[in-house]
Amino acid sequence: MGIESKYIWMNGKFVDYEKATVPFLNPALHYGFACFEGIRCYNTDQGPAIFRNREHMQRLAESAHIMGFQKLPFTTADLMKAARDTVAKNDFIACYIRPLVYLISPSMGLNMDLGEAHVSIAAWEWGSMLGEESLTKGIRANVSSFTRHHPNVMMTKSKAAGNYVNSMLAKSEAVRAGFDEAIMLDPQGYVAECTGENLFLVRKGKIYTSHTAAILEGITRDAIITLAKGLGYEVVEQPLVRDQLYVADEVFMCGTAAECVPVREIDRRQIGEGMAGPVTKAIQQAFNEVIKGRHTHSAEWLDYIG
Ligand code: PPE
Repeated sequence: MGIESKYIWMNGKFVDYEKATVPFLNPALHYGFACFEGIRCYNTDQGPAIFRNREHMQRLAESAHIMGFQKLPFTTADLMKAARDTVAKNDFIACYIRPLVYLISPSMGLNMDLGEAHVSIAAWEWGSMLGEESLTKGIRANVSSFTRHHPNVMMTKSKAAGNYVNSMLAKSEAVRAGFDEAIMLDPQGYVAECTGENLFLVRKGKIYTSHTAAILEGITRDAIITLAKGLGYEVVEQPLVRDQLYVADEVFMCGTAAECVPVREIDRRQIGEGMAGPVTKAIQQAFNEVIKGRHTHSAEWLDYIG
């Protein structure tokens, strides 16, 4: 599975994959001035459907608004349709969808108003980001030596491309040290999120997750809170510290690309039984029912292609 597809939707038109290029001189490439989404299309019992398409496209518009883009050339409804069309045009049944808002400018410079926003959408077949085995066996994480963004330095509620320089530093450090993923603390020392996922812990039957102040408010996180409450669990959003992770019964991370992944070890300390725990498994099962189209939330959360 590569990142290739037949077509990329570029600012309103389908372009052959090889021809979907942007000028070398553009502020998105040189300054990271762009924002993106990560969305999944699942193969449900009723055919391919995009999980929470509206919420993702709304967050894309909010990300652009936070960054100060004055105007996007497309509405949320336009972009939802463009995402469905991109899946259909590429004949994908299940795939990952990557919209990007970026500045195209006739000149270089740091004033965003010199350019205008373009939007493009790619899609490719991407299994769970941390590997299919991660979903059952769990992964090993470290607490990063890099700090997650201060909310007045970068815009943490915007899925800004430039925010991911920090993620790439932490992720690459973790992988080079033999871990699968990094957990990042905020500038006050509280647990923020992972490089591309939100984090949950389970202790004595209760589920805890970091409050939303300085994290990306994940759409999977939101779905999991809803599903966990539906299963009868209490979910507490509060500041968490790293040693609470060490003594948790279960830890799991979640995001569109990674999905819902148990964490079996952090900083070389085993978490709980060192495998996916019962609460994580119950949530994974509910999530799987949703994305197959078999859950009471499926109708609300799935946008069918056909
Ligand atoms: N935090 C961060 C920093 C993050 O990047 C993501 C998604 C999340 C939380 C979870 O958000 P959501 O997908 O809405 O549940 N990360 C995207 C990019 C990952 C990548 O490596 O690329 C994703 O999962 O699509």
